[in-house]
Formats: sequence, C-alpha cells, structure tokens
Amino acid sequence: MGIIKDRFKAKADVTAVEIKEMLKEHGNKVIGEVQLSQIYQGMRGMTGLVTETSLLDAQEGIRFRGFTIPELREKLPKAPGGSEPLPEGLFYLMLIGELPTEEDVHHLSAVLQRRSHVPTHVFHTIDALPLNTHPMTQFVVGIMALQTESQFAKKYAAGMSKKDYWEAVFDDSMDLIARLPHIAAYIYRRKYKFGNHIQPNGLLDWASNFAHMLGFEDEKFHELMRLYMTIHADHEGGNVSAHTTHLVGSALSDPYLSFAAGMNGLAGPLHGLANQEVIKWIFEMQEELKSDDPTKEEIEAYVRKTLSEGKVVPGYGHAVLRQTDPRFTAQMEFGKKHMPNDKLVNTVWKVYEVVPPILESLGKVKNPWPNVDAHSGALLVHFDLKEYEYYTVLFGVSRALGVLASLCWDRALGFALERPKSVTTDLVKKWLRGEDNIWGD
Ligand code: HAX
Repeated sequence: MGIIKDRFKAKADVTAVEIKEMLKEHGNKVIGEVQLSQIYQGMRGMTGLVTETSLLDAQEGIRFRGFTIPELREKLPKAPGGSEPLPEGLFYLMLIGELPTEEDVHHLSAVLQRRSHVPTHVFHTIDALPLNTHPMTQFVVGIMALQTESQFAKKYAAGMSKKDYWEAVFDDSMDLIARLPHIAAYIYRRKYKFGNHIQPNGLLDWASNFAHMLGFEDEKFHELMRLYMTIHADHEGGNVSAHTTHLVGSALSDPYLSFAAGMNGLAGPLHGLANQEVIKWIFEMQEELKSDDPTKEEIEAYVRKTLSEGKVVPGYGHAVLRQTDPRFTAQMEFGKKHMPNDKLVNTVWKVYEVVPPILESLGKVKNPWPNVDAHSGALLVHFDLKEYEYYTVLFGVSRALGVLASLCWDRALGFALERPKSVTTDLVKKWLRGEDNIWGD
C-alpha cells in the first residue's frame, strides 16, 4: 500500500476502536433536544452527523482538524517562493489528522500527478452538451462520465468484503481529486476559449497546474488558486455539498456518484452558486449606476433596492456563522497585499461596510456578515477571469478535497446508511392535540 493510505488506515483503525468503546459506554447519552421549529426550518443547530475533517464555530469560523485559516496559512507547506498554502497539504491534514511535512506534500502532489489521466470519453461526453450549458452542469456530467473508472463500483460488483470498502473509496477519491482540475479546465477552455485546450504540466503542484490548464500563467494567480483551493475545501458536515456527498455515499454509491450529487447541491444559489451571484450583482449595480467605482451612498441605495425586490444580498448571511467569515478575511488580506487599488476589489470592501448594518436593521437576518462568496469573484476578475458562471466550478474542485477526505473516513469507520425519521404535518397536529405521542409528552 502507499504511504498515505497506510497512515490513513492506521489512524482510522485507532479512531474506529475509540468510537466503539465510546458508544459501548456512552451510546445512550442524550445530545441536546430537538424543537418542532427545527424540523420545519432546515434542521438548524440540530446535531445529527459526525464529520472528522473540520469543525465550524459560529463566532470563530472554520477549523480544519483544529487549525484556523490564519494558522493554516502560516503552518502548511508552500510552493517554492510562494506564501500561500499548498491545498495538497490541507487534504493530507484532513485525511490523516496531522500537519504534513514538505516531503509529505511533495509526495502527495506526485501521487496526484500520477493518477491524473482523464479518459477521452469524458471529454467527448462533455463535448456532446450544447456550449451554453451551465459550467456546473458540464462539471457534473464530466464527473458522471468518469464514473466508469470507479474501483469501488467494480469491486463491489465482483463481490467485496465490507472491511475493504474504505480502500476502494480511498483509491477512487484520490483518482477523482487528481482528475478534477483537468475536467474543470477543459470546461472553461471549451466554453470560453474556443476549445483551445492546454495540456497539463506534470512539474506543477495541483492548484498551479489547474491555473496553468485554465490558461493563467501569472504567478500571483497561481498563488490565488492555492489559497482559493485551500479555503473552500471544507466547512464541516452539514452544508449542502458535504452533507449530500456523505448521504449518497452512505448508500454505498461510489465516490463519483456521491461527489456528483454533492456538486448538484453546490450549484444552488443559496450555497456555492452565490459566488457567481455576487459578481453578477456587482456588475449589474455598476451598469445601473454607470460607474465602476460607486460611492457608499450609491451602494446603500442599490442594496435597499435589491431587498425591496424581495431578493437576498448574495454573499451575506450564513446558516451557522455569526461573524465575518474568516475565508472572506483571508481573501481580503490577499487583495490588500496584491491589488490594493483595484476598483472592483475596493467596491467589495465598500459593500462590506454598507451591507451589515442594513441587514441588521431588518431584524430577521441572523448573520449580517459576509461569507466566503462575497469576495472571491473580485479577485478572479482582477486576473481577467471574468466569466462568473464558471466560478462555482472552482469552488467544486476545492470542495472535493474536504468531502472526499470525509467519505474515506465514513467508510473506514463503517458509518451506517443515513436514514433519519420524517413525519407529516398531520401527525405533528395530532401530537400537538395529544392524540399521538410519537415523541412522548
Ligand atoms: N439578504 C437578504 N435577506 C437575507 C439574507 C441576505 N443575505 N440572509 C438571510 N436573509 C433573510 C432570509 O431570507 C430569511 O428571510 P425570510 O424569513 O423572509 O425567509 C431571514 O433573513 C432569516 O434567515 P437566516 O436565518 O438569517 O438565514 P438562513 O440560515 O435561513 O439562510 C443563507 C442562510 C446563507 C441561505 C442566507 O443568509 C442567504 O440567502 N444568503 C445569501 C446567499 C448566500 O450568500 N449564500 C452563500 C452562503 C455560504 C455558502 O454556502 N457558500 O457556498
């Protein structure tokens, strides 16, 4: 077995024993309570999942295996001459639970390079779609076409022991992560660059090679991709893309099927698609105001207009976070370092000053602060990646690192088929009238 696979298995075996013992001793301990409103309103705050790779705190933001984003930017290995973390290092951390050495990260980059070949039928399948197909649809179709390569599906069909599930899921996950940048870049070049494709460069790290295949050679853009791929990778288990991947995986659907399902969730405007919505909203504002440098007063009026039309302000609010998203802050720091005078980036910062008090004044928005999607588009536009319908694909490539590391853990820990109980409103009404005691008194 490979070095990373051995280390992962050793860690997972220890955790599996710990969980078994914990459940033997404490399995019937009660965790919190569920209110009626929670089952009608998106299960907010209801603990119902175990996800080992990261944990979200409402005030502090995300921690990956205990490390905050500023800590990761400091501690994870960098590319030569670079100052942003290599996302391979974050994947290692999520998978193994320990910070990698530079050597570990080089090894992982090389493993991903070796596994990165994409069979031609995948590109042919994407080519069969009309050019105006949304990039996220093309991405999901590409992932589905790649499912022919699933080791898990082949081994399961041939008859695989339960104890070997984890290994096939591990191999599929590594293959998928290795191949996604090529598929994603192919979609970009197909849709926006007249099908003028760029071959991978085997000497580059995973994110840098992705930037290269997209057609961007500015080293600062490669740095941005390393940061982007790191900060978008994971946000604990309950968000739509992570939860969907986990849920579908629990039916023993292979990693290709599970990840494609998760990506369909990421493509929703309340989730990952918000990154395209933000920049679209700003472009529309610029057009309406006939200005590429709107004042705070002009932005305020535009925000109020958006709300009065019954729309959300994209990039603001969160189901769990109650502060400025540290992923927003990391991107703001990148902007201050590399492009402090960019007008669009400055508009994003002005929006940041204007929107929170307005949302707060509505009295119903639980979190008036920006999330990850409020910033990313402006940085991409700075480097001339203006095709905002493509942005969620970038998010999706990054998200693979977290949700697939989690899927490896799910199978290594033998997690069960997910199947919560649902009820009807009729039954709830009967319970409220005391005619049914489904939840006791
Ligand atoms: N603009 C206007 N109204 C907002 C709002 C915003 N940015 N955020 C929340 N609200 C409204 C909700 O629509 C809801 O209104 P109604 O009661 O009239 O339905 C009310 O405030 C309460 O919502 P909430 O409890 O604060 O927020 P939710 O947990 O229900 O939803 C969302 C969280 C992220 C979906 C929400 O804040 C939103 O729609 N934001 C804009 C879209 C966005 O940026 N999504 C990306 C989120 C991060 C992410 O997943 N990235 O991938």
